[in-house]
Amino acid sequence: MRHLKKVDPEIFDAVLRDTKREYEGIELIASENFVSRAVLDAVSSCMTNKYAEGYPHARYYGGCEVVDVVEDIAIARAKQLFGGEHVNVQAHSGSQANMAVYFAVVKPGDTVLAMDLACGGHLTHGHKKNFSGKYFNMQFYGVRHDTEMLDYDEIRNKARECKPKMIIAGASAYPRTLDFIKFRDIADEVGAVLMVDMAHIAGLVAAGLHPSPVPLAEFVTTTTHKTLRGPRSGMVICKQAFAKRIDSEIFPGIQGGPLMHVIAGKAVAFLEALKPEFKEYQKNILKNSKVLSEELKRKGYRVVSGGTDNHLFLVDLSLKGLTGKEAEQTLDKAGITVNKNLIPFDKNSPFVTSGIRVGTPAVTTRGMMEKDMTVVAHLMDSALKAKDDTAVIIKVREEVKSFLKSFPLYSDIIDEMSSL
Ligand code: DSN
Repeated sequence: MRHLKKVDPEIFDAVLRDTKREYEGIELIASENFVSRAVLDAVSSCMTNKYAEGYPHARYYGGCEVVDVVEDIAIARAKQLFGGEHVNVQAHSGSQANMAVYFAVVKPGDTVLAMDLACGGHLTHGHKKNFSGKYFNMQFYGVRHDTEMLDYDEIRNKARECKPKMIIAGASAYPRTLDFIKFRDIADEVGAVLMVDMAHIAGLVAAGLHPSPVPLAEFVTTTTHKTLRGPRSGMVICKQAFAKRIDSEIFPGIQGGPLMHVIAGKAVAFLEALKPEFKEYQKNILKNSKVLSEELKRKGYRVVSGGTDNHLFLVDLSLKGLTGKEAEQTLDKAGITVNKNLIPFDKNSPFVTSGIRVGTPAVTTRGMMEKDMTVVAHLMDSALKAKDDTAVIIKVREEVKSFLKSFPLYSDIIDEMSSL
């Protein structure tokens, strides 16, 4: 990074500080992860320079012969990983991937049935200020009051009532296994297309640790940077019958030139995900998520739906007299990063919330195992109990730092940058 330091010391300093922040904190944001050095190399490569509007071997620019190879490889690896019929790796993000599917399937004003944001759904599944909520007649299903889990009978009834053109399965904050067979059955009954947004669980699906939606849904969208541990980006997998339509919705529909350096990074991440170690990694994410949620329960925290089947869980802090916002801020001060999150039927606003979302993909990448989750739970609890006691929070922060010394992350980058 010597060029960066010379040309723009302010940005160099910010990059160094944020790399240190990643190293010095316990990262529990369920949608974040740490990419490998190989992925970082690809994403910071000269491929950022290349315009390649179009698709491999049919571009609107010259000089695309090498990026064609990269995009072909990314597509082939994604197909190998997920077994899809057609893959588009150009979506810049999960939001763009979702937008392309909407535009391919539904017209403005058409009805789409998706999971309520307040129960774990995503912005692009119908938030009123998002394109999805603005252009489509969004209808929602939620979770049951008693179990805080999806009720497939309710979803079926809702689908019968509103007769959606498309049903969306998938969530940003749902800790339980999704039953894609049931979603397929409901979609078939009402004649709807099924889109699954598997962004959160893509790594688990790739490793065979969550049922795959790919054989069942017409469209599967994902981000590539969560459990999948690639660069920040998106992807669409679809049935061959929709291949042309989805490609043309991505480009020229909603995007211009693909980000070839990011597609190179995705190709590298897919290669990594095809290795046996990746399956072990995903197994460890699940074990860690279970142990951490159980440990917090033992310390008196209420875990939404009583536990977790996947990489994340929601903690209801109301019994502890804290809001999600207070918990997020307190943990931040102690060097533990989470996000405040609505819990089902939350009485607080999305800016305050009664819960936090906790996920284990990033800490598992750092090498933490089940025994380490006991320490993490202890550190979280110590900080939360000491909300207004700065001295205790500072002490916890020091404990966090010293605990993390056993889990190196980008240490060589920090050393190199610090020595410049
Ligand atoms: N914003 C992401 C998350 O944190 O879950 C979803 O795209």
